[in-house]
Amino acid sequence: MAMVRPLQLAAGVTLWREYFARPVQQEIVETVMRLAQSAPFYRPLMPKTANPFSVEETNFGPLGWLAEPGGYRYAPQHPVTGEPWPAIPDMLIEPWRSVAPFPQPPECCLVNLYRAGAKMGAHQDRDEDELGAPVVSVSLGDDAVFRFGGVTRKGPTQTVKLSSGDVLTFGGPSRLMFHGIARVIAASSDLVHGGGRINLTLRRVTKA
Ligand code: MD3
Ligand code: FE
Repeated sequence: MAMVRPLQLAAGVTLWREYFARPVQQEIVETVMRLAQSAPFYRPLMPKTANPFSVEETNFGPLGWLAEPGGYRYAPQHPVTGEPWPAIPDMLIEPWRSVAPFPQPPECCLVNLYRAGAKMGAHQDRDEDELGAPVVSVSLGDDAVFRFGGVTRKGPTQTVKLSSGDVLTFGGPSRLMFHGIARVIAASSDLVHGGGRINLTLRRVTKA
């Protein structure tokens, strides 16, 4: 494992650059793509407008995060196959245990796949009942321009480049901050077959 060099970006926001070395990144991507054969990536629809996301998604774990015209929710089954989500692989539980100071395990690993041109507008993650738990994010593949601000849409923002193997945690005062992916820098990495970026976010959903 890479030497741990955490960087405090803001209160509750901690970045471990290159937490995973390249061979481990490759193993994670292979595992994600293998699990995505039974829980395929699909394009969620925005609540109300039903516009498709530019990002493709799937989930691992007992609960998966869904965006549907009716709203956002966590559900135990894949919306297309009706099957339960695959279990969260141990290699992804490991960073939660190592860097997230939270006693219960994550229940959701949301997988975001950014192919050419995909991005994610500014939003808050607040569909979880357990907001005392941090969110742990793993970036793989192409570099991304990540922007985050405060707990309202107004006010100053910070921009940070997320690269393959980086782990970022959001807890305490940052748990409800606005954040998004302004753009992905195409072909900045060759990790993901077919090009692009994968982001994994580990979440605790229910209160223990
Ligand atoms: C701050 N994903 O899945 S990861 C998301 O790179 C999401 O795909 C982005 O935002 C991505 O919801 C950003 C960083 C991140 C993830 C979850 C957070 C930051 C967060 C939850 C709360 C606060
Ligand atoms: Fe988010």
